[in-house]
Amino acid sequence: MSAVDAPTWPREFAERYRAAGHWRGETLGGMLRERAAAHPDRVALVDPGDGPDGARRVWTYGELDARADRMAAGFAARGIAPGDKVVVQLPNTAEFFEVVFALFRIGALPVFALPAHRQAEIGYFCSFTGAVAYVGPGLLAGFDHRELAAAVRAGAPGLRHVFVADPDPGPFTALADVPVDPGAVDPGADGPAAGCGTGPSPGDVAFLQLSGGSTGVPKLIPRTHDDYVYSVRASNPICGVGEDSVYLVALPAAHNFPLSSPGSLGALYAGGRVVLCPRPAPETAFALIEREGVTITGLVPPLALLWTEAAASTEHDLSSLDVLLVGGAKFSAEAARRVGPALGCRLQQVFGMAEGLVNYTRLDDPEEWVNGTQGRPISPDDEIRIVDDEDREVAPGATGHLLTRGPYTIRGYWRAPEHDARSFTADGFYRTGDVVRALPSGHLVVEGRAKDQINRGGEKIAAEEVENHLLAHPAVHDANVVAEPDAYLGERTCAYVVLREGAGPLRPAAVKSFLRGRGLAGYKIPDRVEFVTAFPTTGVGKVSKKDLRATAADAPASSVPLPTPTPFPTPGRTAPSETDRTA
Ligand code: OOB
Repeated sequence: MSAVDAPTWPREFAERYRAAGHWRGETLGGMLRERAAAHPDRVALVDPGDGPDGARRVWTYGELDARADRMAAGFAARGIAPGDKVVVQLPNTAEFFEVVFALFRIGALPVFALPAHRQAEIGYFCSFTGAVAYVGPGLLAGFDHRELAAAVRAGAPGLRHVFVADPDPGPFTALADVPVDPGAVDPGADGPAAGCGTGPSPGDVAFLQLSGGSTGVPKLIPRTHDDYVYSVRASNPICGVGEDSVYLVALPAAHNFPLSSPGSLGALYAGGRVVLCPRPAPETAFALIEREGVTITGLVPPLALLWTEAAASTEHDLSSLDVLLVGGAKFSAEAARRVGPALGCRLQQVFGMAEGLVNYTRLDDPEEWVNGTQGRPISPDDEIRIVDDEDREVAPGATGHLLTRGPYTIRGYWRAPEHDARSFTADGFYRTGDVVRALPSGHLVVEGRAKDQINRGGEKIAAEEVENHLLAHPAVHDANVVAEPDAYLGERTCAYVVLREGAGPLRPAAVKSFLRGRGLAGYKIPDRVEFVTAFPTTGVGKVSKKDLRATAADAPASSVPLPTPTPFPTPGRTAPSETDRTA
């Protein structure tokens, strides 16, 4: 990654992190290579069969490694080169790992999209990153990603390839037709991978992760091999992950939480096993826990609540489950207390961010901390500052803005210098936008948020992004999007809209249809749309989101429709279908 793409750690910090043994010169592709050499016959991945051929697939480390090589050789033969960006939007199937490790081997950068993303997001990722390829499913949850790819390709001339993980790829290439024999071997840092040159260096950016964001367009997060492998390696002992661990990927595989905290990569790093869960509904997940002997998994709070309730009446044997990680949004102490007794496992709260910093409660923490805090940082070199509005440190124990810097927290976004100026301090601390307080032990309690974002059950929605889409409606004069409380999701989205003078009547459903028609992911469609004649203002005449939030919180629950589909699918709630364009 060149300096123009993103700021990186100053030399003295990089040296310090190497000297401390955090950065050990590992790459993600090399990690798999080493594990495959050490124990080729051990099972790495179990895909229970939601894949293209519908059959249960079990891949050993040796097989996954060989498949990644063959896929890398196929990609390379099609011209995918080191440094190229490839937007990857795959569900929780074995192909996700085959593709991602293949790209790591080449030194091409996966851009991690979520299954719920639609044309607005995928189109933006492709054009902003200049992606040369998109890898997606065929039909998924009733949505045809081949059609999405066709529409995206029309607007992204640099997108040379579309690979479809489906036997019917439409006008594109079936992913299954890509792999070729690596043949002429070109050994590099990562070992042999035909056509892949020497492979990436540990300090290179491995992939671009998505920021939850609070701005008009999503920001991309450049994570290096060295920093990411460190966060994974250091998470493992904190979460008790070892070679006997079986990690269930219940959340979307590409999200930072199930990928690295400690996630699928943690399990693979330890030589353990990864089980892919096609959907996080208790009936699906519980059956897999029993059948595959799952020991650890991670969930967002709404799903943790659902599992806790469903456990009371399940006939499945969940006794193998040892640790449940819950994070992505605030988990109330009251809900936290119910997890252990209901599921017969230990709870770990996780407060993390794709930008880096991850906090865990420790397995030997007193119950009070496990239930009532969001944990403490992974690394002794994670620096935490809690400051007031003027960036002055608050008194110990007082609430303030969380700033952080450390060996796996980025120093800047990918090609976003103007955001960096706002999101990072001059000395490189990331402004998380979270409002926290710290206990003397270093455990953090998340008290709120200063960023203009809605955290819808773990899904992050940037208010400005949705507002911009609303403003594109010809009848809309102005729009403000805020969070309102939801007993299940924690927060849901309410859009306040002022119509243009003389604009005809508009129904909330028509506004939502308009947003869906613009190709916005389902979870970003406001749960409620309210028409108002004006917005409340602050003393200086700015729109007061605080007052709008208060108004939203007072709104009668009956006016709130059911939530829209989410990339962290929350079963048990009916969701409008993708084709519900006129309701
Ligand atoms: C995880 O990552 P992101 O990038 O989707 O979202 C990060 C933001 C945090 O800044 C915070 O606002 C919120 O999500 N958050 C929490 C939380 N965990 C995340 N807020 C309250 N309590 C928590 N436990 O969400 C993520 C990444 C890695 C591991 C776990 C979660």
